Amino acid sequence: MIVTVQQHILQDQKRFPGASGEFSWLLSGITLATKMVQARVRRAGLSDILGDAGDINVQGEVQQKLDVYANEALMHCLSARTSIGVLASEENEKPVIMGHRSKEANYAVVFDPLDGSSNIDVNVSVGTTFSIMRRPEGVGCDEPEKWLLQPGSKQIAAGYVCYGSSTILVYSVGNGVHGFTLDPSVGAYLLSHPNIRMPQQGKYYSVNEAYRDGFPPGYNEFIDRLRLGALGQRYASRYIGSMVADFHRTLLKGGVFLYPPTAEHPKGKLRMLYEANPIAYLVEQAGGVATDGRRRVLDLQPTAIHQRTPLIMGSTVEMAEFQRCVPHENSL
Ligand code: P6P
Repeated sequence: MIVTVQQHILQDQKRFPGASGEFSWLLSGITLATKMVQARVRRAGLSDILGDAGDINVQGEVQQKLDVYANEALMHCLSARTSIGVLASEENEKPVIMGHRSKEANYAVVFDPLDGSSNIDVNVSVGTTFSIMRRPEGVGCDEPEKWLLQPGSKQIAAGYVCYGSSTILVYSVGNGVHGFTLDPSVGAYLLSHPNIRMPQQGKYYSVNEAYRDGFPPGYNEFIDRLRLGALGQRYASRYIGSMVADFHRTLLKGGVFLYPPTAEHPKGKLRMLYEANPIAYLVEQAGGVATDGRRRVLDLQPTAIHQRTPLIMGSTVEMAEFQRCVPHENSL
C-alpha cells in the first residue's frame, strides 16, 4: 500500500490533539524545502556548465552555493507557516523571529540545511537535519533563545533527509522512526521504512581514526576491543565523513558512530542543537543509545545555539561496552 509522508503525518498528528493540523502543515514545509534542495543537489556536478556560486547561470539566476540555497529554501518554506515563531540555522549566527509574530506560533525549528556540503564536490551523500521544539510556557517572540536552548528531551519531533543514491526522509514525532523515499517521478515521499528499529548489535564502528591520539582515555580501548573481536566478532570500519550518511547506515544496520573530543575539537565538532539532538532523539526512538561520552545527549542543557558536543551513538550492545570502557555519570 502506498502511503505518502503527508498521509503519515496526518495519522501521526492525531497524537497532538491540540495540533489541529498546524503540526502537519509545519512538517510539510520541511518536506517541500528538501524536495527543492534535492533537485539542486542532483545537479551539483553540472555547476561548471551551469555556473559556480556567484555566476549568473543560463536562466539569469545568480548561482548560489548549495548550502546557501538550502538555507534559503528552508527559511522560505518554513516562514510561510504561522505555527512557527522562531527559526535557527547552522548558516545563521542569530535566530530568526518570524515577522508574523502570530499568537498561535507554538513551534521553533532549528536545522542544518546541508550538513557535509564539502562532500558534494566528490559526489558523497549529504544531508539536512532538523529539530522541532514547542515554545516554553510564558515565553514571547522577543526571547527566541529560550525557545531554542532546551534539552533535547524537549524535542517534539526531529529528522533528517539523506541525499544519497536515493533521497530518504527519516523522522519521528515520538512514536517510532519512519523512513520515506522520494519518488522523483511524482515528487512524493513514499513510506519505505515503517517503524525503523536499530539492531541490538551491528558489525561496523564509524570514527575518524586519524584523531585517535587525541581521544580521551577509554575510547581507543573500546575501538580496539571491537576490532579484535571482544564482542564476539571482529568489526569492520565504515566512515563516510558525512554525519547523516554515517548515521543512516548505523540506524539501519546497527553498530556505533563516534565523534569524540579531539585535540582540535576538545568539546567535539558536531553541533548540539541541530546535529546531535535530532540524531539522539531518533536513536532513542529506534531503540539505541546516544551519549556525549559522559551523559545522555538528550539530558544536556544547551547554553548557546551553535555549541558543539561529542557524540557517541549506536546499538545497545556496543554502547554498553562503550560505557564499560568510558565511565558515565549514570548508565544508559
Ligand atoms: P571530520 C561534515 O563536515 C561534518 O560536519 C559531519 O557531517 C561529519 O560527521 C564530520 O563533519 C566529519 O568531520 O573531522 O571527520 O572530517
